Amino acid sequence: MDCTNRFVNEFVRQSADLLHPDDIVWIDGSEEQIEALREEACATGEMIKLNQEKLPNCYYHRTAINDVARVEARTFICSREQINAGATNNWIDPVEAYQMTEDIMRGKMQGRTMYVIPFSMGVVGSPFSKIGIEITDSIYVVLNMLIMTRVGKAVLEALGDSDDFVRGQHAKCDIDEEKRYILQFPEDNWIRSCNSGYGGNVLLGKKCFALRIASYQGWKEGWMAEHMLILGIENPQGETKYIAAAFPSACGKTNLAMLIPPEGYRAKGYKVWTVGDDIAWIRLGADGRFYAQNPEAGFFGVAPGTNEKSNPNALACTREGTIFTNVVVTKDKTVWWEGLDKNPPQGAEDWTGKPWDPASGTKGAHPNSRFTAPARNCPCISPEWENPNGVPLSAIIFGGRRAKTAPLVYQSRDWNHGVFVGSIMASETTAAAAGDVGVVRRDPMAMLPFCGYNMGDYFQHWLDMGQKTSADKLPKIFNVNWFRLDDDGNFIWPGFGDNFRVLEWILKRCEGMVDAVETEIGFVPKAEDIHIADMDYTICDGHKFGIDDLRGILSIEKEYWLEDVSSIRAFYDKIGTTMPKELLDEVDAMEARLRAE
Ligand code: GTP
Ligand code: SPV
Ligand code: MN
Repeated sequence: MDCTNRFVNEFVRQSADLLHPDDIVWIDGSEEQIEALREEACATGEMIKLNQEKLPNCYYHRTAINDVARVEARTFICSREQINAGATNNWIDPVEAYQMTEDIMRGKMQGRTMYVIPFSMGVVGSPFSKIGIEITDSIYVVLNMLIMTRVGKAVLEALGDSDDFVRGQHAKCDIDEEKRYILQFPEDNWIRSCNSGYGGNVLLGKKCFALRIASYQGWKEGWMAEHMLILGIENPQGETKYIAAAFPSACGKTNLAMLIPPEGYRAKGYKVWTVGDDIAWIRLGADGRFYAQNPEAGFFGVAPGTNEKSNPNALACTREGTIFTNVVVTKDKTVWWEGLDKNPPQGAEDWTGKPWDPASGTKGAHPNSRFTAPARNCPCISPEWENPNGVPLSAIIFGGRRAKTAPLVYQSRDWNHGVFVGSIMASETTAAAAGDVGVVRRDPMAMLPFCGYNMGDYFQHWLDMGQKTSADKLPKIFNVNWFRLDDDGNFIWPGFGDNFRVLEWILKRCEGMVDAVETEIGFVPKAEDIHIADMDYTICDGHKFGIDDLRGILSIEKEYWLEDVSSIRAFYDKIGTTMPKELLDEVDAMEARLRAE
């Protein structure tokens, strides 16, 4: 493939000078090249070809055992001044960071091929899209990027002779945890990743670019890059309203994005359309509304728990042209994971490649095992998902995994209070990142691991965005929690498709069609206004979900919230001098409301 862009050519030459590959291959996006790469990866054992009758064009990959999730402790924002990375990000001085990783990466592609991937985040050629060039020595990365982004010749054509692209360098090196670094240089549009071969660490278009670098670009250019799904809800009259929702990793974005409404709603003609499942780029439109665009072209979804009942649409996405990572491989080369069905396969191999006995009590699939599936496979993909202008947002939802404290749903009082609600998000940690699971931590806007600049400046940017248009055009801001537990650890709310009942209330609020109860923390539904009459959910033996359970998960427990106030203050203190006064005032106001009789 011919490239005439001298900046790209210079970047490729620089990369080769550092990495010393035997060979350089440009990824053009053609079917022939993809097929050749698959064959090569299968020949070397990097990938396994799955049963082509049952899973056409599907492949399997195992990562190293020490390399199964994003590594937040080894992820750095290398801004020139430490204050610009802020207290919530790891920081290394960029000069030092470049030097250190050059020493680690030098010569590491000797005897290997260096692939050059020109990719576009967003529809190729749209004024709202952004281009990147990823260098990698992993065919697995190339094949994933081909699904997750738009890759090839057309991207270089769209770039023309411009220097405006993100430079990403990835080398597997020795998959040495001690030398693993995921570095973002926001001021240079540069990413460097070494010693990993896993997902968010190495598919540089995703978290590194479309969130960390793009959030910084959005701050400078007046738009927002957010860890959000985007969905459309079509009502029986055929009108579609759009919602974006930010939940932390492994807290339900893919599931909500592909939700199937309960039977009663479907019969009336309601339908949910998926625009995106992980990342939203949000801009102010000419009409003064906020428009959201999905910069990705595929889904890198959590496999465990995905089944015919919880998320049939996600399952359908994975039946063709999909790459599976770290799931169970069966004797006849199909795939399995915990929560797929109740029939774990005999004679299969687990995610580590060892023979696996389901009776052994060990898990066959890694809890963060994933599928990489093309968005076009999705039965409910929105007709608007490639609209270069994005879709207009009626509501923004924040949410986390909270066993207690956060109610099923509440609405913020106004935009600034909504920014406050997003900034105090907290959630129990999951397997999507290395480290302890189930620990509550503050994860503002689900962006704690993904914000490419100072968190206080990020909050200020949210407040400023709210000033760009009139209040009636701004999306309304809500918070949800699908994960309230009873004393025995059962989920009180059924979740999944039944979450539609909450979305219905949210849209009604946006249209001013339903009242709410004003509480210390915001507006909470009257229990009668969440439609549960046709719901059939058993929380535990013989206990069917009813209106009292709903009242329970809608109630505000002041003592928990007062505890939260002190933890919010501690978090804001940690962020330090960049904390906007508006948000400090919001904590004071909430505390005053909670302490009032
Ligand atoms: P990332 O891809 O890591 O950003 O994750 P995500 O936010 O897309 O999460 P995903 O939809 O893949 O869900 C993660 C886990 O949460 C899965 O095990 C789901 O089964 C579970 N889950 C999703 N929605 C619900 C829900 O409404 N209720 C309950 N109880 N569990 C849910
Ligand atoms: C997440 O962890 O939020 C993911 C998976 O979406 S990864 O791409 O590995 O970051
Ligand atoms: Mn994610």
